[in-house]
Parts: sequence; C-alpha cells; structure tokens
Amino acid sequence: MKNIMKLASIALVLLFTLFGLTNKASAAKLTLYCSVEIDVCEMLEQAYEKETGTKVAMTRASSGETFAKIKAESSNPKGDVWFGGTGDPHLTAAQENLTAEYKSKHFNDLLPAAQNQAVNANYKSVGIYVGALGFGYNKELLAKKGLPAPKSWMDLTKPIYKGEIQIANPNSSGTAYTTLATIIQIFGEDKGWDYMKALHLNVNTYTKSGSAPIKATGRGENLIGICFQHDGVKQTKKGLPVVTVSPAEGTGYEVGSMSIIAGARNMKEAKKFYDWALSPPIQTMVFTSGKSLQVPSNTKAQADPDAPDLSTINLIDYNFKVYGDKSTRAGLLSKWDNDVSVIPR
Ligand code: S7P
Repeated sequence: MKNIMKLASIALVLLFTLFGLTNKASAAKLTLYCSVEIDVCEMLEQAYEKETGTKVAMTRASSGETFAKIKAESSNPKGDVWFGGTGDPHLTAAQENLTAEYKSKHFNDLLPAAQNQAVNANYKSVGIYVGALGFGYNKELLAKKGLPAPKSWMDLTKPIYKGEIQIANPNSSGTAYTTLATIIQIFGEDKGWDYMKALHLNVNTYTKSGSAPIKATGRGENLIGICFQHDGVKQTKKGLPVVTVSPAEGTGYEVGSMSIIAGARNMKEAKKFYDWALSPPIQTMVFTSGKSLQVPSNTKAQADPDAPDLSTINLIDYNFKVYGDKSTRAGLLSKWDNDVSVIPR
C-alpha cells in the first residue's frame, strides 16, 4: 500500500511538471526591439504583458544600432517587432527586405506623415509619432560662462562654443543621422559638409545614444546638446534648467516608426502588438505619460499638453525617400566617418 502511494505521488509530480512545461511552451511570446527611451520601452513591455499575458523579451538600443542588429541577424531573425526610432533606418530596412509587409487596421486614422512612411516602405513600416529636431542648452551654465544663447544652426559653429556641444554619432543614432540629413537639406551638399566640419570643432563628445547629449546638458555636464525638441522639453519638465531651441534657419523632423521583422518567429503576436501600439488608448497612454513628448500618429490619440507644437515650428520639407535610401545612408555615413570624424580637434 505504501509503495502504491509513493508511485502515485511520483506520477502526480511528473504530470504537473509535464503540464507546466507544455503550458510554458505554448505561452505566447514576443521579442521586442525598442529604440525609444528606456522608460517608455519598459512601460510598453509591462502594459502589453499585463493586457495580453504574452511574455515580452525587450531589448533597448538606438535606431542605427538596431538596424545593424536586424541586418546582422537576417539569416536567422531573432526579433519580432522593432518599435520606435527615427523613420529613415526603418525605410532602409524595408528597402533591404529586412521587415515584413503589414497594413494595420488603424491605418486610416493615422496622420498623413505616418501613412506616407508606410507608403514609402511598401507597408513594411508605419509612423508611430512625429517630432522636430533642434537643440537645448543649460541656462545656468550659459550664464556662468557668460555666453550668448545660441539661436540658429549657424550659431553652433561659432568658436565661442568650442568644446561646449554634444551630439550623438550618426552611425548608431537616428537623432544624429537626422541632424546630418537636415544640415545637408538646409545648406546643400558642399556648405552642409563644411558645416559638419565646423560643428565637429566645437563638439566635445559623440555619444552612442541620441538623447544622451541633452541629458548631460540637463545634469550640467555639458552646455549645448543637439536633440529632438521633445527630448529637450522632457528635461525641462523634470525641473532641469534646459531651454529648447527651434533653430532659426528651420529644422528637420522625424516620423518615428515601427516595423515587423521579416521572418519573425512570433508573426501572429507581432501583428497583434503592431495594432495594439497604434491604437488610440495605447498611444494616449504613451504620449500623455510625461515620458514621451512626441506627437502621436493616431489622430484619435491625445498628446501631452507640453509636446512641442509642430504647427509653430519652421519644418523643412524633409525628403524621407532620399534620406531613408540605403545608398544615401551608406554614402553619408562613410563621408562623415572619413572626412569629418577624423579631423583633429
Ligand atoms: O527619446 C525619444 C526619441 O528621441 O528617441 C528616438 C531616437 O532615435 C533613439 O535614439 P537614437 O538617436 O539614439 O537612435 C527617437 O525616434 C525618439 O523621438
């Protein structure tokens, strides 16, 4: 009798273990590559897990870095969805067939800029937010150094700001790539490259992430940070002495984007997340959280009242098709590597 009881309990333990394993194996999973700020990536990860029960494995990296990772993994894709980051590398990924075609059920509710991103990518990407480029300075540090407030792109090349400016590296950062593309579009090829060389002489550090310069500016470790304007406003909202500037000559902008990775292991889940992330309640949650001050792409979603008002900013007619093209990208980055970044400072 004792032996029968023992055998029965072993069988029960085995049964539960097996059930647990099968259950785990069938639980939905999603691998998310995320290129917005880490606090926003974590908010999305937790909200999606809570709402759907799907286990999300999230990795945060800058736009250029994530593009390079997806490309390197293309023979054996590991990610399912790439959320956020500037639209240009998403377009390059689409052109290289690294992302998969999908038209969301929310498409008709999206801003024209977000729809254009999808059209330009043959529906292998879509816009999730829009934000203007600019720069920010630390007003306390500026006063301490007795320097005038910079107002234009041209001001940033003045020798008085030598060693006072931070920007990210355009290879890793979408913010810095958008800056490079913006400068070339505003000043033209020749003057644009002269500008990048003059700016380089004033740069103290090229960071990996696009938002790092304005965070260092907020902490008082750096005077001027080139950034998206919404990232500058986020620092000010935290109570830091950052003033955000919309450059006098006009400025470029991003259509922050989302793409499903071609060959995604969890394709069904990827499409579900894509629709979820474009829906009005989720966009309202993200863009009114105080963590993300871009303009949401869904016209039915709400934006933060402190989000920069794009209708008051002098935006250039940014050519996404050209600057998202793979040969344009490769050409700009190699010229920056060879002709700008190597100039001694
Ligand atoms: O913080 C939000 C944001 O500025 O980050 C994205 C950015 O591209 C990611 O950083 P990198 O410059 O390092 O790539 C923007 O898309 C977004 O608005």
